[in-house]
Amino acid sequence: MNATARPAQNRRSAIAAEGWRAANVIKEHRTMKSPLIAAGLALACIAAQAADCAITVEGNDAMQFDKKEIVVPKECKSFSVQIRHAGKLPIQAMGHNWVLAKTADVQAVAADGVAAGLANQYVKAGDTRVLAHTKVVGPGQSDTVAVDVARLKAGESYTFFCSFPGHAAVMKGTFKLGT
Ligand SMILES: [Cu+2]
Repeated sequence: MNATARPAQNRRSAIAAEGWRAANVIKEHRTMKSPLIAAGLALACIAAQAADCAITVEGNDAMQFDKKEIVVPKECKSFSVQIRHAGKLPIQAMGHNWVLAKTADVQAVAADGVAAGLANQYVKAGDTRVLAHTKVVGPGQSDTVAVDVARLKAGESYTFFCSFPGHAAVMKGTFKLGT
């Protein structure tokens, strides 16, 4: 009985010693690596700031967007646009959406959108000229759409606008891929 108990005890203490050594090694690694990890995190934060792949655009009761120009960092694969209604007027009277198209297509896209009606978010179904669009939002509402950056060409003139009837003429801004 003693003959079997002793090796087991030895094994246990050997395991304990091994565990203690391992813990020390981990501790050493941690103290060594933490400045590197901190530096890495700081770099990651700078990179994330450099390529901000999301924006919020507000529409108000005075038929205005709070942005006149959006430049998409070319590092972004996808660019997220949130439309938010900052006013109080009902959606039927002052609804807003965010539609993206080539500047040359805006008038035709807007006209077809008006004809499509609110039920279709004022965008013609299957309109391939529309690069991205949100739904129409009313007061307190928001909607988000992702723009596929691979579809954007550097140097091409794009325009974002609201396709609610009568809004496109004033609720619009330039949209371009950064250089
Ligand atoms: Cu609008």
